[in-house]
Amino acid sequence: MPKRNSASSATSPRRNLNPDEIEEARKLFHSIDLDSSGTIDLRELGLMFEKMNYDMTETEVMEVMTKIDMDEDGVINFTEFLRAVAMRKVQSAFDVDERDVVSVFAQCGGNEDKSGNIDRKKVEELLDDFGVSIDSTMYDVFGENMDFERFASIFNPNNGRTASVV
Ligand SMILES: [Ca+2]
Repeated sequence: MPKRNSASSATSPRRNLNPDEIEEARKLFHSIDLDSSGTIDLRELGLMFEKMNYDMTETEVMEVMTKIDMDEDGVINFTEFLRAVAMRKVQSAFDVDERDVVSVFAQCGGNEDKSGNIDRKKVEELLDDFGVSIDSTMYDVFGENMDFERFASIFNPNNGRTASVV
């Protein structure tokens, strides 16, 4: 995907956030973007974790980067950042405990034995119940056919520290 096009999808994640949340995200983004380049690079992301006293290895920071960096240009732009913030909102709506992940996975169309994939339609219904509106951009994050491993990684408390920051 060409880098320039990433800005055109900027409206999508915004729909999931109210103006206050977007403003808050913007401030946070600028505080992480130390050189005011408009993007967050790996170094800035690492410094952010350092500042928040998270003991992250370089590999872990890189994993976070990979998760948020949807267009794979190696940096986090504001659209990607907003998407991550919107994602966190969905996570907190679920308020998922690690042992609940399997049951949520099953509710989303997977199987209790962790086989199968989540069903986009079921996720949509479930989120509706929670009063969370989610647009097609969010499904890019969820993935059309997400298996348990990927699904759990979103809700895994070990990755939760990522979510609690962005
Ligand atoms: Ca990027």
